[in-house]
Amino acid sequence: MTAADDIILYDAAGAPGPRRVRICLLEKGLSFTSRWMNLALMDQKHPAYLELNPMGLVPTLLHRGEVIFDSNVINEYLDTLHPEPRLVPLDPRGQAEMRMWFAFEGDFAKPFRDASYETAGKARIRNTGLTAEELRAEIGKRTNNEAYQKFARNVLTTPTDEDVIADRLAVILEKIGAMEARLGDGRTWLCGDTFTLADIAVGPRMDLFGSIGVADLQQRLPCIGAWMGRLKQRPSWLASAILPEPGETERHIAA
Ligand SMILES: N[C@@H](CCC(=O)N[C@@H](CS)C(=O)NCC(=O)O)C(=O)O
Repeated sequence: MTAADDIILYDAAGAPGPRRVRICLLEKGLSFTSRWMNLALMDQKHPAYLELNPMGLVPTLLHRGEVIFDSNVINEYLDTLHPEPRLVPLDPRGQAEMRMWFAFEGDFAKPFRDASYETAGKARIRNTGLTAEELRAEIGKRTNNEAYQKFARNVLTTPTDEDVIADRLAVILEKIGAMEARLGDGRTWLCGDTFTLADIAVGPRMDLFGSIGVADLQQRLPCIGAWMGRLKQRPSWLASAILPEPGETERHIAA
């Protein structure tokens, strides 16, 4: 067991990327400390954070002074350091298959992000309860980049764009038809009989379909539904399901 202070996770409640890393850490029984980022207020664009992760996204892992970012890269790093239980296939073909699932998720994450900015993203910023001026001041404490101010202002002032959601959903649903077909060959997990980082990469994204208006994904796509059912039986699923608490828009960075 690694001491909690050895592993620091720059984390965010409700976001799929950090959840992937939490699932991997839990599967491996590694303890860690989360530093909660407030994504609505742009903690992730603070210059000090950009020094760790120039993409300005969560998650980032700090392990004994080493900085690792991108959820799937972090998870492969953890698997190499702590191979039990093994979450990366041993054979090159299996490894390629696992990474193709990473690429698959990364690809449809783009239209998903557009749709989710219209729904969950706008709600997240509106739910801060801040006026446009207060929001400007809060974001200004974190970043001087006007682009982020503009983004937040637009979110507060423009209504949800139903066309964007409908268009992106049409693209996403077409893409995940391939995943339904793959699972339809009777495999238990995305790479076959063994649970791998591929399942960890895709599961937290699939769980968010309700937030972009598709509450019945698992009924529409029954093989994906059955796979999600298996994922949800793993203790790491529930333990990693950290959402903002009532009245809390975002967790704040631990001191
Ligand atoms: N490929 C990256 C994607 C990371 C990502 O998009 N993170 C989202 C949360 S899941 C984020 O930080 N969003 C804040 C922003 O866009 O400013 C990974 O898997 O780590």
